[in-house]
Amino acid sequence: GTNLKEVFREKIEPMHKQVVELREKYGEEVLGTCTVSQAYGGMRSVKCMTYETSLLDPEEGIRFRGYSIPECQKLLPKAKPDGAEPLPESLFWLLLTGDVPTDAQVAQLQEDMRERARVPADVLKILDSMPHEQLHPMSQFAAAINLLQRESAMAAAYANGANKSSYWEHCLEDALTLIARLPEVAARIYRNTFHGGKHVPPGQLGDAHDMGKRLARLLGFESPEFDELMRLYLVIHADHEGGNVSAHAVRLVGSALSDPYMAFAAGMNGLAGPLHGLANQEVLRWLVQLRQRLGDRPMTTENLTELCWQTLNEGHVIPGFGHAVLRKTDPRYTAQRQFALKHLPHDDMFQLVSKLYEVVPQVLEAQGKVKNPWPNVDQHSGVLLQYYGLRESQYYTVLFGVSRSLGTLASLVWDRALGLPLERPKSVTTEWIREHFHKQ
Ligand code: NMX
Ligand code: MLT
Repeated sequence: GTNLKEVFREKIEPMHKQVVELREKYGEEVLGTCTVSQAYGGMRSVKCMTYETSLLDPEEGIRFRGYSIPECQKLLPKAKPDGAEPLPESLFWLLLTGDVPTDAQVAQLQEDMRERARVPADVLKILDSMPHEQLHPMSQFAAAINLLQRESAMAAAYANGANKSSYWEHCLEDALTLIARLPEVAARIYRNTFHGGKHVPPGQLGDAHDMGKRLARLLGFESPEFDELMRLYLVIHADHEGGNVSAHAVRLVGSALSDPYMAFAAGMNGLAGPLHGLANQEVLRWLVQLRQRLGDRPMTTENLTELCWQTLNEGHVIPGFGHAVLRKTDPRYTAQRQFALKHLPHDDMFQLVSKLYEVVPQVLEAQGKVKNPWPNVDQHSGVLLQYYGLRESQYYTVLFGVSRSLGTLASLVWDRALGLPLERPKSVTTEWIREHFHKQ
């Protein structure tokens, strides 16, 4: 069939059966352990949760339902007639169902999303009246998601005594509506904050049928190349397994049966941290600062090395490098580099980013602290955006957030379909650790 809900419904029973069988068979096996150092150290590498939509390999990077980014670029449906990047809706279908969708399935999902896409007028009015200059775009974004929450099907169903077995249906309903509305919400924030509140009326979007092009047009960009960038961007930022701050926050808050709007808003507050999604903003700020500090001097390895050390010696991280799990160059960085090599090979800022790819890992290796000196997704995204004229770096994390809805909400629907319980790990005090191990 071409109806996402019906296709998904068919997946639940076999998956549920599989989980029950695996738990019967391996329920008492040890998946991971947690040392005292790991408990103090951000639980790095502790295997303690399941997450179905994607899996991160430290060497190879992310796979969405088993497919690498180049495989997704090859296999997922693209915009007609000549799009080269996957359609974001096709990735959502893949993440939710595990299947590569057909063109007809994607077309029906797009149609469904279009019907849901309009943001209620009074929500737009509140967004328009926010103090745009004082309120970071991510604060506006999280607030907007909470404003949309009043229409939550999950919250209404729970209040009306819905049966637990139906939660996933309400959760899917909310996920689709929220995802469909995020482009208009995100664009509203952009145009309010940086373009004097001059908006592109959604009624004038013409043939902007997919999420990428719709977002591009609402932001105020007209070039087909930027449409393609938005498609790529929305696909590669969508999901990064379950332990990253935003995905984990969505899962955690959702496990209290807070509805998908509440849960996703929590994830966005986490994404707004500079060690997580806000790093894309920080990268552009850092690149601009680097150019200023470089002045008239040439962009040599020696000069850039000196400036990287200056950043480190000032007590700052080099944004866009390092990762809690990855130990090689992020394939999301590579996908963006390939886009740049195809569309903007001569751009000055791209030249700088390319040069830093040679310089920074050496500096970080020499410093000897980082476990991974290689660039991550955020090192590259701002350079592509600024090339097409989206220069307001404080806005960049909102785009990351729009994309992250695709993965975290698909995963949240599965959480409810599998009836996962409240998340509530046990904590101990330092005093407890001292006493406990002292006695042994
Ligand atoms: N520049 C300078 N120092 C770094 C960097 C970096 N890019 N990355 C890690 N370190 C330091 C880190 O602060 C720590 O120092 P200390 O012992 O003094 O606390 C030490 O190296 C060991 O850290 P790791 O174990 O390598 O990294 P961890 O898993 O703790 O953190 C990040 C991962 C991503 C938070 C870290 O690499 C970082 O801060 N990177 C820069 C910010 C960034 O690009 N974040 C975006 C990540 C991707 N995303 O979108 O979320
Ligand atoms: C992400 O995309 O969530 C980041 O790379 C951070 C992570 O995986 O921890």
